[in-house]
Amino acid sequence: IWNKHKVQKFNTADEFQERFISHVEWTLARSLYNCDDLAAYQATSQSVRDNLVIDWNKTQQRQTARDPKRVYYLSLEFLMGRALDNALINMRTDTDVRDVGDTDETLTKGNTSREMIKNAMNELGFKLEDILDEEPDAALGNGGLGRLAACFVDSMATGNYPAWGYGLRYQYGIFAQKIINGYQVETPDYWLNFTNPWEIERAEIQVPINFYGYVDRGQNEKSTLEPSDWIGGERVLAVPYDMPIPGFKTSTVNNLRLWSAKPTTEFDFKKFNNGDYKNSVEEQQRAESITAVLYPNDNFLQGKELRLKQQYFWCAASLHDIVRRFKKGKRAWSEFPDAIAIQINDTHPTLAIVELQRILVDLEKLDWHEAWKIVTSTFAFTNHTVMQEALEKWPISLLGRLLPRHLEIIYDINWFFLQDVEKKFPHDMDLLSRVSVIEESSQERQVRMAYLAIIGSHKVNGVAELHSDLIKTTIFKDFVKIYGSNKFTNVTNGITPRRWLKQANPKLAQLISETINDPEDNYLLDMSKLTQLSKYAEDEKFQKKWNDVKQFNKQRLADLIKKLNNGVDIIERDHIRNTLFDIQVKRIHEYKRQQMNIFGVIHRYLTMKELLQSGASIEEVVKKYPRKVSIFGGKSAPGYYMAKLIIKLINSVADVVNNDKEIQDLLKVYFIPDYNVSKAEIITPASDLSEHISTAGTEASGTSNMKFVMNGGLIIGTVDGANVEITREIGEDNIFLFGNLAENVDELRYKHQFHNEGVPASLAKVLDAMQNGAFSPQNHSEFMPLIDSIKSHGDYYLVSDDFEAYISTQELVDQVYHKDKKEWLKKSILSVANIGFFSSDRCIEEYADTIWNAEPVKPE
Ligand code: 26M
Repeated sequence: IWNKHKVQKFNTADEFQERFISHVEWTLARSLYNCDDLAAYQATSQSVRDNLVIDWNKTQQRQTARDPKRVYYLSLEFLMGRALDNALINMRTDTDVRDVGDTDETLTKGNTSREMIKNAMNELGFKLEDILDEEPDAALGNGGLGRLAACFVDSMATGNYPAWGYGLRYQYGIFAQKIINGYQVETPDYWLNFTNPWEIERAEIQVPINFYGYVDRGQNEKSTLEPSDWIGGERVLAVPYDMPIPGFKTSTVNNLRLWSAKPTTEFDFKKFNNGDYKNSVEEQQRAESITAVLYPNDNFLQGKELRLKQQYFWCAASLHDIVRRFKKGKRAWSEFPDAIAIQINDTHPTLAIVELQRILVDLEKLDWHEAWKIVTSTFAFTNHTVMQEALEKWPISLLGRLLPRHLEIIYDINWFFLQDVEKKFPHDMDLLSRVSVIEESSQERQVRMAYLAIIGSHKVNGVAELHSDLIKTTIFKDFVKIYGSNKFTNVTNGITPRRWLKQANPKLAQLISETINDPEDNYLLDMSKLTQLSKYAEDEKFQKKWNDVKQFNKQRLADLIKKLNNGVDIIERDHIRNTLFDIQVKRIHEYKRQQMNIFGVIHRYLTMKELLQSGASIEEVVKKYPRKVSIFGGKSAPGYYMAKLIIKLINSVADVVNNDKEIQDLLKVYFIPDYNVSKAEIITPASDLSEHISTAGTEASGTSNMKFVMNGGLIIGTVDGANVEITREIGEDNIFLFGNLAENVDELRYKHQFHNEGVPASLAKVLDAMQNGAFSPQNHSEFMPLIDSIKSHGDYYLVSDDFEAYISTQELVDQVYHKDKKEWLKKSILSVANIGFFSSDRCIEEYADTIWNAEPVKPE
């Protein structure tokens, strides 16, 4: 009977329309007469989701039947952006996709379901672009780390890996940024306001999670290594919400499982004494607060109790789920690592290591050492930063109160680890205290989560070659000595070309598929096919087409900016073509050096003014400084004073420069408010030049550098993170590198600390203007902290050391762009041709081969 009534996908435009209408009428209880764009978005999403759910179910059944090694990617952040357009590109229908009016002959032209639905929507009276625009971003992440997790789940599904993501379903994602009088103002991100068609609540699954309480080992004082009872003092329930993750050109649909906290309805009276009862009731009511909000810090640790609660809540729920699934297979515990690989995205999920040890020892009664072997063979750890202020440390007092049994387990893990170290390096007390999981030196004893993560994992990886080398020689040096260097490896980051090329830049995608004669878009699965573009790099006809695509995308960005700028154009339409779009969009952080960029803009402005004042004509000025617009975007952590001041400086400079009649249209500055994934999809394809100018050694990888190059933009950058490998792939002629090397940073910082070197004249000119109130006429000292950080506080990010090289490299950029457009286009084409390495598909394959030992499960 089940088979007779089998649910079916829509396969044609006609069937889609039928499905759409039934969702409008039944799911939304509306009629076509009051179906606005929002309702149409929801009905479209519901319809597409129906198709995905069918494949989701099949994928899960297939994976259960074949019982392959499973991969779990634990990340506190998944910066997904919008789902609908991506689903339309990835979705598979059962039969060949058929456009409205398609004949059998036209079918083979490689239509995607997106084209079909676009036309079907048109017939219903809707524009697909408007419908897509109704979707709020799923902004459950801060920046690079969260977006990487989103690219990874896309690539894991595309590669048919039996892989789930585990995260938290925050009610509020990263805050929305408003710019008011030049200042960042944070407002809440109400992304779930109109219900979320992309999530499936599994209300029937409720995992109880305990906090606080005490450990009970009975009367006769057993060892902490033996099974112990943790009597939790507070209990909340974890309820999963599943998001289908469709692969591209495959019917594999994987799962992203996000946990939500809700209060328990039952109380275990025995476990509460009367005095605790009232408190615990209040705590119950606060249960939901655990998954209320994403912490908005990027590369900065804030040691808040609620953050630690989030981490444990999510680790415990995910592990419970993973272990439950494993137990269904009735295999021996020793086979756990053959069945399961768990990747932890930075140290945020490190408690999962401790929790698995607790499950095995306390609940499953395994011997400590047997358990620990299983744990360490299961986990692998990715480090994403060397920034000291981002390395997680939790006070013993907090950990011991919130998770008393886990603290005991951490002590025991550390005890055995230190014994091993002592055996290998006898009597080296310094080494022991340096590598101990417990940091004793600070006034509060702290647990060093990164060390715990290393000790509990079989592999540790960095995210770009330079970064992986750096962690081996700096922050984790002692551990290389202890474990040998094979435990430490590199997997250079990547990005998904479906979202960041096909979806963000349909015009370029089309030009590519035409040019390399790949109407089915197979190059999106095998990016080495892009090398075929090289032979057109100097072909003038092709260069023109290439340039036209860029112009189209620049116009699209100019339209967005106009909309954000109250309908006022920043750049005149006629000038877009010969204006260089120079873009830096990413989280605002001193190490990323947006301040150096805006100082460069100020320098350019002041020099242009000098030229004009000394009687130069506009034509002469243009010769040296051709038209340019400097575009910025990015959020600052709400409590990060210096980053917020940088935003204000950018906006203040924009005010002065954009309103200076003398400068005309030669230089413009614009800060795009509320930079997010869906804006990035408009911004990235529009760059002529983008900036990746972190102090060498500070940016672990960067991923927007890859996105910009994949979209035909050139980059100006320091020798940092993945810029190094991008250079290697695309060739050093095709990138504008400058600045000091990572190996010299320590020495330069030392120099600043002990000798006042002063700043180069070019920078002094900029800082003087700022100090004289050129950009803050009401308050001359407004930007003093930025000036002081360079002149008086040691210039930690080495702006003064790199500034002159930065300025002269920018001048080189201008010359190539304006004097030798053909050369520029050649560089752009060659860059795209050779960017294939940075597909996240390659990256996931490397994780699967070298860390997870996992194989794809291909449909049929
Ligand atoms: C930690 C504690 C409390 C609250 C927040 C955090 C925290 C959140 C995000 C710490 C670090 C976070 O992200 C770090 C990050 O995004 N790193 C970036 O990772 C990218 C992907 O590997 C790299 O490309 C970037 O270079 C790196 O900065």
